Amino acid sequence: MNNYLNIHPEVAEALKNNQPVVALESTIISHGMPYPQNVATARAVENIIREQGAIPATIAILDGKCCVGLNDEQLEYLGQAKDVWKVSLRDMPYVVANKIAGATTVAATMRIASMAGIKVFVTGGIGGVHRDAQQTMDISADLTEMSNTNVAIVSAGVKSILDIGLTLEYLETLGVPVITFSQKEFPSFYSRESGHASPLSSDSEQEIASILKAKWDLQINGSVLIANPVPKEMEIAFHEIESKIQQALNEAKLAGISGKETTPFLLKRIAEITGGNSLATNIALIKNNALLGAKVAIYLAKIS
Ligand code: PSU
Ligand code: MN
Repeated sequence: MNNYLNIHPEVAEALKNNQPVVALESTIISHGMPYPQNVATARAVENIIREQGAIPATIAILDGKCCVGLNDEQLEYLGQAKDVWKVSLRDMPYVVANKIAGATTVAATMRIASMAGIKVFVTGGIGGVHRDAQQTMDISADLTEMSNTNVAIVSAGVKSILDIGLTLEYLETLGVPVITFSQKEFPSFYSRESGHASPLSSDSEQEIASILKAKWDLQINGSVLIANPVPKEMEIAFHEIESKIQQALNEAKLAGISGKETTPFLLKRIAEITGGNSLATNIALIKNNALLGAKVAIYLAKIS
């Protein structure tokens, strides 16, 4: 495995000394946001994690290696290049063997973070059960990966491009605890509301860290989803974004979009339809997640 893993020296040193490290994904950079906001956000998020006293490790596949911790030049490349693959779990062997540049999804990022020994991972939104999954069977590999791999995820909940209720059901089936930070309702990325109660909630980063430790000490493998509502002043009302999501979903259907193209298509169209409004919200919530993730990672390192 070491042949395929390239851990940045700073990250390796932190892991060796049991210091808190926070993993970050790269699909969000290459396929989730436009340039140059994507690169600026990636850097800002890394800085927030550092300010809290943890070490950031952005993950991607470059030159046949699973890279854990990227330099400035690599971040810039992932933000600008047009030929970067969106790499989920099934794509990893092909992309590694052929030395293709790959931006990792939640599933692939978790797996690589786990190989490196990182326990906490911050993103914007995870993939899940799509709205018409009864017909398409489109269920993100993010979910199945969450049942296997011992890396906790901080996200702003689940976007309503997905069926939020079915996604929560599926996480229950897979034995993944879902904890919403500071409120009882599960959030839906742009909005603090979703219409779904969160299975668990907590006001304390310390308590969340202790739940992670208990889960893995009990040898219950898999992730914990920590849902962090977008800051109030930056949220887009649930009913307001819903009509726009519906429009994007209709367009995807008409254009015959399917498989791995679905999520990037929807994200891009929603950003266009909302005229950049959603991008500002997206950036704010990721920063907010980085803050929470760093705090959880710091407590977890203390008790581990
Ligand atoms: N949902 C978002 N933003 C994202 C993604 C999902 O709100 O950037 C990205 C993540 O990288 C996630 C991936 O892992 O899309 C899921 O893709 P799919 O649905 O094809 O599994
Ligand atoms: Mn899919």
